[in-house]
Amino acid sequence: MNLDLDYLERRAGVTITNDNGDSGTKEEESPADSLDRVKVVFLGAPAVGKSSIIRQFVWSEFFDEYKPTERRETFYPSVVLADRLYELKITDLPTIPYFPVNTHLEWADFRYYGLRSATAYVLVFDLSNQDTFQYIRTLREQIYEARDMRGVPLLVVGNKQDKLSTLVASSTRYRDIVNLVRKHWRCGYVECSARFNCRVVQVFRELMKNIQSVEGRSLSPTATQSQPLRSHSRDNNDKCVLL
Ligand SMILES: Nc1nc2c(ncn2[C@@H]2O[C@H](COP(=O)(O)OP(=O)(O)OP(=O)(O)O)[C@@H](O)[C@H]2O)c(=O)[nH]1
Ligand SMILES: [Mg+2]
Repeated sequence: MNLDLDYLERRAGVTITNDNGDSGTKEEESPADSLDRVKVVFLGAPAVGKSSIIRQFVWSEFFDEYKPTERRETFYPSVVLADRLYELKITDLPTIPYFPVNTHLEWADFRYYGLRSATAYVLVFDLSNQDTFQYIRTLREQIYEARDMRGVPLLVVGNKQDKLSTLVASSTRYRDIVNLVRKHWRCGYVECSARFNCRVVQVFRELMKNIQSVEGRSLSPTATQSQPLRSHSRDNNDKCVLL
């Protein structure tokens, strides 16, 4: 049986909020939640910039101060790629110690709900602290163990490109990482800087291109249909980005 974990999340009466609570960012159940959204989960070691990338993309904001994500946060931007509208549900989480490899683990902790049924994953590491790559390497193995990944795009993002020194960029270790991701994992790879809003849109463009290339196989019919641009908007922060 296919369980609708998002539905359960909502039924549990959980209110998902973002830090910036006074700017209309509170996410409560609304008609828009019943839309079949493209569910994207951002994962990575602490402080690699997951929240910064999402916030830069959704709200065009960036903070130097580090505020660790303490609870699950959800963002609902819309994007248009090749004349198709996609309603995204982006999940940002506090760093998880492991990916729930089975249903039991997924249900054991609220943080894990819905992780195994995401449409796509974005695994982020910090280019200026390449130890953070090890985390996504392990996580990727766990994700592959947890579910059938055929038709499920996985995108690797190297963030903090602004802090990538020429010395590091020419190191064997850096080249090995890029090589591993591109040639062996055969997945998309984008380097960006959330701080300078450099190639952040590219992250989402690459993600949506990957999703588009597998849609029809992995997405439900509702999500794959071209949809008219939404006339309703739950708050002023909802925006639609042309990729
Ligand atoms: N120089 C630089 N700093 C960045 C960049 N992206 C994020 N940061 C900084 O890195 C720190 C961590 O960013 P977050 O977005 O909170 O990282 P996170 O991965 O969400 O962290 P957790 O929620 O704890 O898992 C913050 O101080 C950000 O200002 C970037 O592209 N360049
Ligand atoms: Mg965060």
